[in-house]
Amino acid sequence: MQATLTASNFIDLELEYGAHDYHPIPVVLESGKGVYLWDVEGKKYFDFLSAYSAVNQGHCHPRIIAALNKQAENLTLTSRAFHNNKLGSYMKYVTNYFNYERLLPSNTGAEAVEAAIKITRKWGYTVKGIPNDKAEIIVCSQNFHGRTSTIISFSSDLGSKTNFGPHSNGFVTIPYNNIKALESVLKTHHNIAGFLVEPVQGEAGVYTPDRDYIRKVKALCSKYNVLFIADEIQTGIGRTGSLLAVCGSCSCEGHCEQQAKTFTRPDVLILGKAISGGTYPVSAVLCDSKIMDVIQPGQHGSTFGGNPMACSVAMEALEIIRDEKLTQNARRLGELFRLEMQAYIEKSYIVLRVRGRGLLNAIVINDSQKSNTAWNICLKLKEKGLLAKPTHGNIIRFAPPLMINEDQLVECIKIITSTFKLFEP
Ligand code: IF1
Repeated sequence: MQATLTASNFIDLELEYGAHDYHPIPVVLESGKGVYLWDVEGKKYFDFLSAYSAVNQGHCHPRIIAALNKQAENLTLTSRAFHNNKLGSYMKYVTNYFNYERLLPSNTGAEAVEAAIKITRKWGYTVKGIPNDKAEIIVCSQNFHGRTSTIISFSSDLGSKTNFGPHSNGFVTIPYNNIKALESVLKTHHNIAGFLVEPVQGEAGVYTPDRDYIRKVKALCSKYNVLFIADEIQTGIGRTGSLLAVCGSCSCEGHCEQQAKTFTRPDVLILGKAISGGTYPVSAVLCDSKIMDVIQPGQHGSTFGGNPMACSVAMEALEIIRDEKLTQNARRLGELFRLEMQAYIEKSYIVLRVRGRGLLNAIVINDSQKSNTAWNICLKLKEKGLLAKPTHGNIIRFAPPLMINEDQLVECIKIITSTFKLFEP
C-alpha cells in the first residue's frame, strides 16, 4: 500500500486523520543520513532545521543507531519500580559531563521544564522558607519552554495560550536581556524561588542577549538567593558553538567545551532534544544535591523517564559530540555562515539581518509578519534542495546538524543566497 502513495496522499492522510496542530512545509520525508534528508520521491535535501536542534549529531548516526539496536535487543523498559543496569552509569556519565551532582531523568523538553519548576518551588518552600503556595518564578517575555498547561500560562504567545485557561499563577514576566528589570523584581518581590531563562531565545527568533547578560543574571540570582534555571533544551549540546549557551556568554568566550565554567553555571540546567541526537525522547534536569534532594520518593516520576534505551542512546550521543568535536565545528562554521550572510545583506533589500550564535541562526526577512514572503522563500529553498521553516511570519531559522562540513555549508550558502536573489525587487 505504501509504495503506491504519493507525497500528497501522505499529506492528505495527516489532514484527514490527524489533529490540525501543525502547518508543515509540504515535504514528506522518508530517510535521513547526516545532514541529508530524502523525500518519498527520492529528492535529496540539506536539513537546516535539525528537528528543532535535536539532530545535532546528524540523521541516523551509525553509532547512535547501533547503541539503540543493541539496547533494544536486551531491555527496553523496566519503569522506575526496579533498577536497571544503564540508569546509574548514565547518571554518572551525564553529571560528570556537565559538572553537576545529580540528574532527574525525563523524556520530553516540556516535562523537564515542569520538573525544574517543581524542584524550584519545593526548594523555595523547604530551603529558602517561602510561605506555603506563595512561591514565584521569574520568566522572560517571548519565552518558549514547551506546551503543557502550566508552561503556556507564562507564554506571551497568544496562539499558544488562548482558550487553554484557566492559567497557572506564580510567574512574573520581565523583558529578556534586561538586567534592570530582573533586579527590580528581585528587590520588590520576596517570594521568588527562581529565574527561568533561555540563554538564547529560540522560538522568539534566535535572540542573543548581551555578552554579559548571563553572568549578571547569575550574580543577581546568587545575591537574592534565587535559583538560576537555564533552559538549554534547544541551545545546549554544542548548538551555539559552546557545550552550553551559558558558556558562550561567560568570559571564556565559548572555549569551555568540556564543562560549564562555574561562575555562569546555572543552579538548575534543563536539557533535551540533542541529548539523544534526536533518536529518542530524552530530557533531564541537572542540579546539585542541595537542590535536587528536595525531591524524595513518591514526589515525582515518569514511566519512561530514565529507561535503558534512553540512557544508552544519550550516552552515545553525548560521546559523539566530544569525539567529533561538533561544538568546535558549530562555532567555526556558524561564524562563516553569518559572515557570508552579512556580506549578502549589505547589498540586499529582501534580507534585513542575520543573528545567532554557533549554528543556531536566524535571518530576518524585510517584510511584515503577516506577509508570506518567508514562507515562499522556504518553499523555493525546498525546491532547490534545502529545508528550513519560517517563524513569526518573517524570520527563517537556519540550524543544520552540527556535523555539516565546510564544503556542504558553502554549497548551502549558495543555495540560500541564490534563492534570496529571486525575491529581491
Ligand atoms: C513545537 C520553537 C524550536 C524549546 C525550549 C523547551 C521546549 C522547546 C527552549 C519543549 C521546544 C520546540 C517545540 C516545537 C517548536 C520548537 C521550537 F520553534 F518553538 F522554538 F525548537 F525551535 N524549551 N521547542 O525550544 O521541548 O517538549 O517539545 O520536547 O512545540 O512546535 P519539547
